[in-house]
Amino acid sequence: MKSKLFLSIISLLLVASIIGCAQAAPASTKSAKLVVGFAQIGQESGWRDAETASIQFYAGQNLDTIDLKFADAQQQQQNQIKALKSFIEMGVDVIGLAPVVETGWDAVFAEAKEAKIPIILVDRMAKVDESLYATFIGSDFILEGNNAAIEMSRLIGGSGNVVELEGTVGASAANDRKTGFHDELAKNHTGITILASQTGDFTRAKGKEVMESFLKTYEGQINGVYAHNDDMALGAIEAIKEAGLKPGVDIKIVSVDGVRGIFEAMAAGEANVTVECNPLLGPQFFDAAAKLKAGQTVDKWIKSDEGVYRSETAAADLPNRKY
Ligand code: GZL
Repeated sequence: MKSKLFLSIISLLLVASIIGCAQAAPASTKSAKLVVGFAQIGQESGWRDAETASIQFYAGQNLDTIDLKFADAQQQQQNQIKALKSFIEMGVDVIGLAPVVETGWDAVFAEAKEAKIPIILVDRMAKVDESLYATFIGSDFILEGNNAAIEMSRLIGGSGNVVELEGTVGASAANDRKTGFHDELAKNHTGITILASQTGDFTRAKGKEVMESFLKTYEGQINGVYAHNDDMALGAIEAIKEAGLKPGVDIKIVSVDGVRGIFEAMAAGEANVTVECNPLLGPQFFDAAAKLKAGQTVDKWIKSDEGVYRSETAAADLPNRKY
């Protein structure tokens, strides 16, 4: 009799312990995912597409630990602000934003701060108090402009006329690439005149359109084109060819980004220099987001290391390019 009682007590204890573990299981296996809201500018350039791919690929490779909410704003600031408000509503852990323009962010950034959601600025700056964002992951656009001016001066022998295709009006990348280029010329290359500067909105189509008008207005006077991104330079190359001139020879081409298309143009002798600007920011972005979620601080500016690439090595460089 005793043995039966003993066995039934043991089996009851065994069942209770299994139920106990099962109840404990959900808590111990619940994975606290990193929930990130990213408000992307749009799809205006090959560079932008490469950045989006880098972010989405990284999240896709880490589905067990990352939940990415991705919004494409079609280059409209109000769409980015709407996306940020919805991320705040959702209570995401971290917000990522590539601000299409520098200004107009104070109110929604203050809402995110109120909600204790850190903001990571990616590839473009916002003109707000430093306390309203956690970090900026991106390039030194002024240095990019400086390097473009040095390369342009080398290409046209320190004197001549250039035209400038500017990026999106109000974008930090456009403002600072302009400042860097103009300052370097004014300081060290006074023989070079900028005949005209006009926005091509970082797109190939607009870059071509503006270059067509420059070629008409300044026929025979243009020695070089400085484009704030490669996509506008590729548009300008089309316009120069349609005008019966040789891009890269009759008119030197200097731009920024380092996308595959410009390496192909340089290898074909139709462009001369690209100043690299790294779009593959996914890993750095999610690394910073995870640190912020864990309550760690990150550097206020996580800078990309970049190079300057010239036509002489473009064919050899092409196979190694990652975007
Ligand atoms: C630079 C980025 C710029 C690229 C363009 O960080 O903001 O925006 O240079 C893109 O190609 O449109």
